[in-house]
Amino acid sequence: MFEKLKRVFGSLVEKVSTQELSGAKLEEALEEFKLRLVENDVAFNVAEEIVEKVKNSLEGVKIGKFEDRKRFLTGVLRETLLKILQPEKPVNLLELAEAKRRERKPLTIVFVGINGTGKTTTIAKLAKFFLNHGFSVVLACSDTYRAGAIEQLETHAKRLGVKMVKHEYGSDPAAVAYDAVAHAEAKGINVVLVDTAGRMETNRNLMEEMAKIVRVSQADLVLFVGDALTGNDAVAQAEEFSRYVRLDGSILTKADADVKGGAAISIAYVTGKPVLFLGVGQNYEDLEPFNPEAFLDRLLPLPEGKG
Ligand SMILES: Nc1nc2c(ncn2[C@@H]2O[C@H](COP(=O)(O)OP(=O)(O)O)[C@@H](O)[C@H]2O)c(=O)[nH]1
Ligand SMILES: [Mg+2]
Repeated sequence: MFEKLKRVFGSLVEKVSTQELSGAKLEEALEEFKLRLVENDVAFNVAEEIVEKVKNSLEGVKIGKFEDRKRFLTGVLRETLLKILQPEKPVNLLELAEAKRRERKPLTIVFVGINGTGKTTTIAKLAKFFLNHGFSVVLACSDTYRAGAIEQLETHAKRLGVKMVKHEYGSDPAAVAYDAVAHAEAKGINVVLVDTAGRMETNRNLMEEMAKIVRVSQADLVLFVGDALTGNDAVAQAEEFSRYVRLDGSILTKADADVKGGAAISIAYVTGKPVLFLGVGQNYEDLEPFNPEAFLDRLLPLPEGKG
């Protein structure tokens, strides 16, 4: 997924290190680098920030050996990206579920995003994930809007052997979420996963309805689900959704397709919250925890040798 982005970073590091760029030449290389980042779905202001950090870090620094220069610049880039990707302490779903279980309360997670990004599929994957780790799960079908939504989630619920709480089409989605939480509390179920209808971030009523679902269910977490293939659109959606609800993190789906990868960085940046998982296919197992350190190891490997 991140090969293109890796080349963008790699070529800057090479260029600046081998040619010992400074002054106008450095400016030029950084401008070029910024453009390449933007082409790879890194939002413009994020790209600017990265470039600023690099520029500042190189100011007045004289580093002799090529390998040392390379290591230095790689380190600066990694540090800058890590700050963006890991804005605060990491969100660990299993630890949160465990903490709630000790309180004898369910962990309630609401999933939001526009149509077709993969919310329902991701919920099924996460249900499997929690079941695999010994937590019981109930699904709430708070998509009472789109034809077939209830049947789609129900198929997953049956396959996974978990209960799904549903109401009629057209009913209040917040009430469904509320009932699912009440059910979980009554039956001692550990995790409530709330599926919601896709909504355009431009539709104010639907955005307010989403806020109501979050409020009424007293959600512990609200996760934004974005389609990595849509790149900068997903970033703009995340930003807009976060105006209506507190987002606690994001999941980036369809990362198995040939996506550019910058969206992960940009979504973390605009929401100020981590990307928790990547969706990498249509099967239940196709969900990878997103680990910023491991991501950076792949994206910006430190040069061999001691540093
Ligand atoms: N390749 C791939 N397809 C996915 C992934 N996640 C979801 N999909 C597909 O995207 C489509 C829309 O998914 P759905 O869960 O219905 O989206 P929703 O409208 O947000 O609930 C379906 O065809 C899914 O199989 C993923 O990580 N990779
Ligand atoms: Mg859906």
